[in-house]
Amino acid sequence: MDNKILSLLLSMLMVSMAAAGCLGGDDDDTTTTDVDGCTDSTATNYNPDATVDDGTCAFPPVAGCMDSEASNYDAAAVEDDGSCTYSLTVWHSYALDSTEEEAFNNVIAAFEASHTNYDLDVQYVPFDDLKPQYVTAAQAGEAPDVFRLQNDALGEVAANNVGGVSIIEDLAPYMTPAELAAYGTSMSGVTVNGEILGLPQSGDSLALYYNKDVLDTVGVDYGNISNWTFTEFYTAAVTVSMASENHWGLCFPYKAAYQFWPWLTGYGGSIFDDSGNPTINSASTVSAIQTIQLALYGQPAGGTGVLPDGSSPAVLKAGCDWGNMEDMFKDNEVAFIIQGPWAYGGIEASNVNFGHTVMPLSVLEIPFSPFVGMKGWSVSSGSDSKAAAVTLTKYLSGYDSQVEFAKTAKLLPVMSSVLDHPDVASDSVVAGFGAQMARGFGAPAYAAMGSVWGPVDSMLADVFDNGMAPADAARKAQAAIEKALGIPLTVDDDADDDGYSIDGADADCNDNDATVYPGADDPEGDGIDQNCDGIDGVDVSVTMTLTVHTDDSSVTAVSFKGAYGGWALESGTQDGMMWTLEITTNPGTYEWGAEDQDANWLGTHCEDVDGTASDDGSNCEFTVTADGTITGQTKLHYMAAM
Ligand SMILES: [Ca+2]
Ligand SMILES: [Ca+2]
Ligand SMILES: [Ca+2]
Ligand SMILES: [Ca+2]
Repeated sequence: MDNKILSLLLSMLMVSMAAAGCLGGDDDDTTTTDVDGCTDSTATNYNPDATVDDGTCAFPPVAGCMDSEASNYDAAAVEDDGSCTYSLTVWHSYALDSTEEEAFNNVIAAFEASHTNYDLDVQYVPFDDLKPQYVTAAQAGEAPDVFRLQNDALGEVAANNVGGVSIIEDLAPYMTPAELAAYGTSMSGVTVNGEILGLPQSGDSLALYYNKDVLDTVGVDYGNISNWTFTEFYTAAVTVSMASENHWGLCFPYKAAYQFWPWLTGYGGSIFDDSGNPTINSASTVSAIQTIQLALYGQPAGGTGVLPDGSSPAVLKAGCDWGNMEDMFKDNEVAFIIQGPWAYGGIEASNVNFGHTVMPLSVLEIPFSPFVGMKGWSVSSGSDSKAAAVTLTKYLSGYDSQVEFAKTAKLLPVMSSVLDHPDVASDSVVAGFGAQMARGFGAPAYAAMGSVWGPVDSMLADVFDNGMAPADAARKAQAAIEKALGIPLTVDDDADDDGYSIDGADADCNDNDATVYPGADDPEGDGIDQNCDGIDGVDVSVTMTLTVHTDDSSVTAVSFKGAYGGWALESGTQDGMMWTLEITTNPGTYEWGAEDQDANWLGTHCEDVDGTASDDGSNCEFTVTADGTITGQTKLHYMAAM
């Protein structure tokens, strides 16, 4: 019989005996004393004689996972039994079916084999999407534990915070001196204000890929290509372009800031000084942009002109971008492309006969210095399992991983010890990109880097597509970067004092002419776009929204019609009792109204954009002025009959 039940029966017996005594009328010797103690028979100090539990029960140690960061954490456990498991979400950005993804899968498999208590949820996010998606996810509390990021984005991303805490975990407290030493100087590229925002896993820079079959066909000798001057390079490219109308010497995304970087340095310009201050507006950089404009575009007239609209043979294929240059190279249509090591695997798989080397010296006989970026792994400060996430991060950016990525995907290691690994040291591809990287500009991690690419892209479009003078385009980019960084302006962003800045929304399209600014009078036919809408004269189309609000639930559909559209009926979009219609119209004054599903006119109770209501018995009416300003009645309120 269970001790507990036995004890209970005994207690009842004693009580009944005492009761029997009472019946006997003898009140003096029948007092029963409660016994305090532990009454739980599963406790180690169970007292079978106890009648009242005094809360002293003690139990044998409970074995389980005692790490509160583990996915199977047992709050009751007092003895860790080594059963802790960790569930981590990982975001990578290696292109699907690439050699990079193959190397990554190998590294993940090796980690899982040696860390069987980790459960990894590995997700692919396209490279361009990862940064914004991470920021959004982190602010929503849905960030992955571990994610891959380029080092020049670290400062910018880490500047975001949740509740005052940066969304990237500082790894400094987790690193031993020996671990830091293994990364050498590459750590400076991931360290911002003393915080280690990621561990670098690979470095990369642009290099020159050359198509041997294309060059052989036209008889160009490329034996000494790694020592070519710009003239030798240019001559080879011209030879290819001249030989066939379907072949071009060169294809690369010449209007992308990242691609423009080495050209700028090759012609004496810079985007930053050594302290990280933007230098786009410097005289040397403006001069470099002008020289490149001549060299690439042949504009203004008289330049070398490697683009089709230049005055010389078109050796640079127009319209080259990140997407099409590799295809043209693989199809033997172009002799040279400028691309990073990440593309190597895909090009090699195409069986094109190619080599790769450093870019030639510039016409100034100085090396093109490409932007050297690093990519690596970071930990979310919102991770529930930070220690485990750090363990994974150290593995993904560690020695074995760097060896695997160098061998399989030709990604350049950042640990010098990896370069000494026999399989890596003997790899001509890694060595070739390493030579170009050695000429490169090491990407700093400061927040400024994230503010550079957009304004420099815009600067290239302004110069190459919009006809803006390089000096103005550079001043505009400098102002945009300084504003993004929140540092004092070193340039006058409103040189003509017309009240409109050369950069930003509502920008002045000519900051050297005070009669030109957004909203200025723009007489048509003078060849000048005074109001900055892109055409001489006024671009008259204005897009706006009309609204009908009804109190009458019997209205199930609303259609709009008005003078803006020749009184043609158009269905509104419903949101509860609100219907809206987006219209595009020209400047002018227009009557309008709306009707319900039965073609009943919904009345004359109109409301101005500023909220003023009127019901004067006429249709609603609004006015659009030439500068796009909308005044008057854009809302109609239909009230049910009382
Ligand atoms: Ca201005
Ligand atoms: Ca102006
Ligand atoms: Ca005009
Ligand atoms: Ca205009």
